Parts: sequence; C-alpha cells; structure tokens
Amino acid sequence: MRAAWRHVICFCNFGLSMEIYGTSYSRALRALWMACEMEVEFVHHPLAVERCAKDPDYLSINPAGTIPALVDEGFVQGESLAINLYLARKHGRLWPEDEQGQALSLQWSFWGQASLEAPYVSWMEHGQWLPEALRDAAEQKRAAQALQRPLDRLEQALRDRPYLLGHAFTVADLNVAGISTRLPHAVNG
Ligand SMILES: N[C@@H](CCC(=O)N[C@@H](CS)C(=O)NCC(=O)O)C(=O)O
Repeated sequence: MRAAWRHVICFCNFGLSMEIYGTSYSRALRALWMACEMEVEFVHHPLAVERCAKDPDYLSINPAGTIPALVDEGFVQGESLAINLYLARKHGRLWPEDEQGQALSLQWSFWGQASLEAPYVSWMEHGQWLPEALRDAAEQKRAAQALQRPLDRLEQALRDRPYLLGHAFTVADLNVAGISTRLPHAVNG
C-alpha cells in the first residue's frame, strides 16, 4: 500500500468487495452515481486525474491508466458507461426487463459516448474548464455548433416522455446525463 489514495475509504465499511477508483471530479462520477443508485456498499478510492496514468499500483489494476475503474469481487472493468451497464444488469436496477429496453439502453449509452461527449467536453473546456489563457472562443463556438445536433436529438427523444425509455429512469438516462452533468448549469448560466 504505497500510495496515499489507497488509504482513503469513503462510504465506509471495511471488508466490502466492490471498489471504485477515481476522483468524483472526473468521469468516475458516473460510476459513483450508478453505485449509489444500486444501493450497494462500496469503497471509493478518489484517485486524482493527474495520477492515474502514472501510478504503478493503479496501472496494475487498469492498464489503460484512466479513471474510473471498478473492481467487483476480483472482476476488473474500465470504461465508465460499460461499468454502469454491468452494474445495472448485475443488480437488476435501472435495467429494463425487456430486451428492447436493454437494447435501447446500449444504444443511448453508445450514442452518448459517440455523439455527445466530444462536443460537450470541448464546449466545457473552452467555456469553463481550461485556464482562461488556454480557452479559445472560436473552438467553443465550433463545439456549440457540433453540440446542436445531439441536443436536438435529446429534445426530440424527450418531447413526449420524461425519460429516454419512457416513464422510468434507467441506466440510459444516467449514462447520458453522466456525460453532460454540467449542461443545465452551462445553459442556464
Ligand atoms: N472513455 C473512458 C474515458 C476515461 C478518461 O479519459 N478519464 C479521464 C478522467 S475524466 C482520465 O483518466 N484522464 C487521465 C489520463 O487520460 O491520463 C471512460 O468513460 O471511462
């Protein structure tokens, strides 16, 4: 146990078999949110973004060097949205019972990753996240333009229903919302 982050345990209870690595100020927030929705106890190791690609202990868990990672009874998984799909399926929560609903949960998760994340991240970086000296107004404008299409798609999907799959909150909503957590704040100022 050489690294300090290994000693930080949140949502405490010792002897638990599920662990999530990654600070909540990162994409690990998605998996942390999901784990809370599952109402299962877990240990949180809030590993910093700057450390995950360099820490040999962490690299031995997730060779990709990115956060989050899940360790569940010895099973290791990376990729935040895949972690969430695994947890939903395993615990049978936020997971539709019908195959079509399950397929749509995959569809929205892949859509979020492929179509929403990149323009959202670029827009947030150049609007808020980067130090002011590194922000590029033209880049932010380009990102806003690129965001329009996925946002229109979401508007359309939610026009006649409160959640993406209908009347129940599912992993599809959590994954899409988890990709764009700051969107309402950014849009509303
Ligand atoms: N597609 C991955 C992306 C993970 C990712 O890039 N996480 C960032 C933090 S938000 C990270 O680990 N950055 C550190 C690095 O790439 O060195 C996922 O959703 O889990």
